[in-house]
Amino acid sequence: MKAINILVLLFVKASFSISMCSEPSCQCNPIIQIGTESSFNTEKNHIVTVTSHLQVDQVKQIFENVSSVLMDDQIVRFQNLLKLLDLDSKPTDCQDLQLMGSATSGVYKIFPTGSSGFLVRCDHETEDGGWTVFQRRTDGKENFYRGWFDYQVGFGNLDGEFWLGNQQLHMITSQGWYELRVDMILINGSRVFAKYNVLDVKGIDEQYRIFVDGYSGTAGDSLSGGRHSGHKFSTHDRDNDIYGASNCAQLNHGAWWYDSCHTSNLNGLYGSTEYGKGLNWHASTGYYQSVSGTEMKVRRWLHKKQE
Ligand SMILES: *[C@@H]1O[C@H](CO)[C@@H](O)[C@H](O)[C@H]1NC(C)=O
Ligand SMILES: *[C@@H]1O[C@H](CO)[C@@H](O)[C@H](O)[C@H]1NC(C)=O
Ligand SMILES: [Ca+2]
Repeated sequence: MKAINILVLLFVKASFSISMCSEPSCQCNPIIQIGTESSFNTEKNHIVTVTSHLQVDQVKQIFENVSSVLMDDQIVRFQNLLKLLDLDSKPTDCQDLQLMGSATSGVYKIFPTGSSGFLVRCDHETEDGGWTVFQRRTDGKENFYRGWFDYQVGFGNLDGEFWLGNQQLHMITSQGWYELRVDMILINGSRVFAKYNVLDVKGIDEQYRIFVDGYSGTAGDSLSGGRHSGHKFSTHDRDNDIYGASNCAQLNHGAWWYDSCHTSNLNGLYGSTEYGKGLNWHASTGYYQSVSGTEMKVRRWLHKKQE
């Protein structure tokens, strides 16, 4: 069995010494090194020897113990180390893929807890990367006016336009604390975004109900608050909205977490200028204009919240 020695420096001191570093090339006492024992200066350092997978738990415990005094980049490196140690581990989302070294946006396979794996699109460019994309509109070529089953399992082309699938989105976001980012291109070419600190998508037993909160961004908030957060997903063949008179998905040519009916409709009719039917993001477009491009993406929180 292979033994891996992990050197863990004195944590509080390490975080201070890194902040005092002045030379750009200096490695500044990295908090973690992996290698053989002889390659370390052991004098004032704490050494943990990991000889089996079980003892990965020990390293996790150390991480728990010291995470409150670590800085963001150290937390990322520690998470990365845990991934490297856990040889059986598979990426559970695009954040994992990034920790494991993936740097290029594209299509990858992920293995959320309880699934045997599926393909997703990763965005490793926007805001430090690590985003798992679940919706994308670029040119109007894909038909988004589809029924419940198609939205449940997903449709389209991961290199073009697609909906990943409500079940996949639920499986991903059930794994931890996820944030949401919606990137949009307005018809004049300007890019805007809406970001939310919290996203939770419930399972089929709750008809993929969404909870979203904590807006920031440039697009304005057209998703959190009472209009969409807390509501079930509806399609033209499954009316889960709260509008008694009609089916919002049919009225608005879309599929969304409608109430009665919407302030956003990003699965609507591409390019439409008819009231409420287009790719509306009300705070940016009103009800008579579409955005010309969208990407909706999620990312697990790893970093400590900025004070
Ligand atoms: C983590 O902290 C607990 C409680 O202070 C302590 O009992 C345990 O030994 C620590 N674990 C490691 C690996 O340092
Ligand atoms: C595009 O339209 C938005 C909203 O009307 C405006 O704020 C922005 O400045 C425009 N951008 C360009 C490049 O004209
Ligand atoms: Ca209805």
